[in-house]
Amino acid sequence: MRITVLTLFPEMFSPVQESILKRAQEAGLLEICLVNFRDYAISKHKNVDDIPYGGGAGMVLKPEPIFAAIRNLPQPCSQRKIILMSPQGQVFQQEKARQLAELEDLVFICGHYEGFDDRIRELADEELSLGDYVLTGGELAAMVMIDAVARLIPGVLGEKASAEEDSHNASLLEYPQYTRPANFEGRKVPEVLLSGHHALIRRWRRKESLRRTFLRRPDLIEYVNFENEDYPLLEELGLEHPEIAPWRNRWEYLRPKPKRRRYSREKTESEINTTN
Ligand code: 4G0
Repeated sequence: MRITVLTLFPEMFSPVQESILKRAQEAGLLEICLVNFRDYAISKHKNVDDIPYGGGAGMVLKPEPIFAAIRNLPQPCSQRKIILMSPQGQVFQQEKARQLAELEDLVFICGHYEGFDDRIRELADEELSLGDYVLTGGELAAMVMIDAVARLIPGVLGEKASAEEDSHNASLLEYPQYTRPANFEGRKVPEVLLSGHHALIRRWRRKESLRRTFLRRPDLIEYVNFENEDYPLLEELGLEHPEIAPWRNRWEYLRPKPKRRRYSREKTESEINTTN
């Protein structure tokens, strides 16, 4: 994957040139190209911003340098997506990271100042936001998205780690994990994890994931796909945490109803007499 960033501060991007993303670039799985769009400023003072028409405080990014920088990019490798970093964009979530990780060519435009000339928006395929807060520039938001996308490229993380995030546990919080010692200053690792009983360990982990999600992120519960084996766990959690009672309606609604038995006709002599 090639990631191009249009920014006035390319030196800010050292965090994505280290560690795992450094190895990914050395392995040829990822290439990060930094373009300073000040290089495309036309005035002799290389201005990239100007005062807003209609008045008001602050400066606004001019369209010409960013249009010129985009027009001067090399031919897209294949499906290219241009993304504008902005607090007015759609909020970036894991699903968007998965979509972007499928592409070969991504471009991030990082704005600064109080925003950009609105005509810059037509360059972008998507406008994305990290969340509902304002930063001094789009660079930190772009770096977060680059990291979230790059780790999903096959080969960037270890082989084993790629199995994570399976559909089974999607939209549930992680269960608690422990390592040695089994007893740290009197704080003991849950007995079941030492038991070697894999079915019981799976059940315990699923229950703790459900517990954490209900208690810490109840907003995620609506996206959880409950499985048949979850219902006994949910009943236990309901007793252990009365505060999750309001969600009982939802899981009871989703719970598969036991099949009503049909009255069966009497068996005939011959059916009774046949073995099997
Ligand atoms: C465009 C993104 C860019 C407009 C960028 C600010 C937060 C995010 C910028 C503005 C950013 C985010 C209107 C203030 C640069 N801040 N949440 N700052 N305005 O993703």
